[in-house]
Amino acid sequence: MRLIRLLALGGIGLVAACGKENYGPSGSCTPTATKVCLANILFNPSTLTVTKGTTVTWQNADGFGHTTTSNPSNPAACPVWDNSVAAGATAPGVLFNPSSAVTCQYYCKIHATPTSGAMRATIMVQ
Ligand SMILES: [Cu+2]
Repeated sequence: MRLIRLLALGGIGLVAACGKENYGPSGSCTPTATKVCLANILFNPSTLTVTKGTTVTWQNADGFGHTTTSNPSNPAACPVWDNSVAAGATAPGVLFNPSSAVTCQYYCKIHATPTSGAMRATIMVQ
């Protein structure tokens, strides 16, 4: 009975994956305290709060590329980064180690700009 249910769920997943070829298996990424998921052309979570000294990574669950790029208007205490994230890949980690609490914004250069578009997000460093 349990095996049949598993097979049925697997079949549904397969059909969904094939029917959304532009999106890929976006359900396959689960955010953590230090990892942001890129799925359905959004960052999830859109605001991640971390403690000073944390390295944040980004995992792309979409079937196409994104970038994770620091906003050029960020306070000087924010790191500066610009990383491409291929479909299914994980971007290099970015260390957030400011001398005091700071809020750093970032975006995807392909699907947004620093000031507009849905694919923008925030790292709050406490
Ligand atoms: Cu993007």
